Amino acid sequence: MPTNVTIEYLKAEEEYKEAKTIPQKIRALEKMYATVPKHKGTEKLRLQIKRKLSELRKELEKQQSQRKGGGYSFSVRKEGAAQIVLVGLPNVGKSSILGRITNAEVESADYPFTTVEPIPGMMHHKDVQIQLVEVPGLVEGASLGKGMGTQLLSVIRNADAIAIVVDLSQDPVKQMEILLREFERAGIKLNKRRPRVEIKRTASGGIIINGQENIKGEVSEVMRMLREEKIHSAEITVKEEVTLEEFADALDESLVWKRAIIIANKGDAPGSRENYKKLVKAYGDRFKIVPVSAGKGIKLEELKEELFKLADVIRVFTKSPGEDPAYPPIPMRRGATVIEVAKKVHKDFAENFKYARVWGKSVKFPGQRVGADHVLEDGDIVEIHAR
Ligand SMILES: Nc1nc2c(ncn2[C@@H]2O[C@H](COP(=O)(O)OP(=O)(O)OP(=O)(O)O)[C@@H](O)[C@H]2O)c(=O)[nH]1
Ligand SMILES: [Mg+2]
Repeated sequence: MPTNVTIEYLKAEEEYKEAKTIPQKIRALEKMYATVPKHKGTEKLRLQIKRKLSELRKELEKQQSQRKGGGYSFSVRKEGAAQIVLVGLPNVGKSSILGRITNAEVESADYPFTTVEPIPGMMHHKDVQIQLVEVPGLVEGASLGKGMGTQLLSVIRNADAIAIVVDLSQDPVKQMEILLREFERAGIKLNKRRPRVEIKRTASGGIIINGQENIKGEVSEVMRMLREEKIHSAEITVKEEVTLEEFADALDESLVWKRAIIIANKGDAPGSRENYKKLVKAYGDRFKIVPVSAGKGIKLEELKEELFKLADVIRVFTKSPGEDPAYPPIPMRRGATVIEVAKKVHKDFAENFKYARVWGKSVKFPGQRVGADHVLEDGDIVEIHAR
């Protein structure tokens, strides 16, 4: 027991001891985490609480998926170059947005829970199809099983990126707080990337840590975490500076890391200007915020462009020697290589690949000869030469 915890912490701890269900335990542990003073002396305690929370989250997920017997599921098959989910509290205008910028037939109405299952729609922008999926309104406690919450969050965990919708006629900061708590509980990390810690399990030889100087904390603590994860033999490479908490996150395979933006809807409503300012002040550093009015059809082209950026796809044009580039372009994930494009065009192309010529941003001069692993950029033209 650390000496310097607060009364609130002790109360939360008491609550935790008395908790019967997993959701009760999670709420109590969250309170404990929130009330531990944040300093070096409580680092271990905070790590322990986080670890316990992560364990409970996995247990809850398992329980929920068993309860549903694998029968009714909300999953939405991915189509197009990327799948982006639209998520927000009920009645914020998700369906109105979907109806405006995709081909989806939507129902929107002035009461909560109009949409009761995920609705997909295709957005066409810059010759690329991007799938948007409206997720039924999330509520406080969704991650703990309320209102089909666990199924909804699993749709979100599966998507390529997240567009959070808030309603500017209401306090947007409160909305964000509720949503971010649900994401946190569901193990969804926004606009961060997994810390660069590489773990290669080995059959024997114990724990080897490369780049140990990058760990900002006691190595004994790291060893304890590894033991708890039942990692007894592994080569671990710490490729950037990490705190112990970040190290724990890197180990936690139940976490997912997603890019996200905020769509601030109902920009036409009374009080929306002040609410928008408040939102930017609180979250402008962490999220790109796009103000729109789906109701009045304002700033929707800007929104499409931001969703396109969020999808993080590049357009690659292919051509045959002596001919013009083929239309439409092939959408690829950012970071895609020449050989990945070749595979999409034809498997023979990939198997018999010799080299490619590339025009565009990824090369120094037009028609440059490149190898299979050359990384392409948006708008590049590729001419594949195969045997
Ligand atoms: N003033 C204003 N009202 C809007 C705007 N967009 C949507 N609304 C209204 O907000 C209400 C809810 O819209 P929906 O599109 O059904 O919202 P939703 O988020 O899909 O709601 P659920 O599916 O029930 O969670 C409707 O009455 C819409 O007409 C907007 O830009 N401005
Ligand atoms: Mg809806």
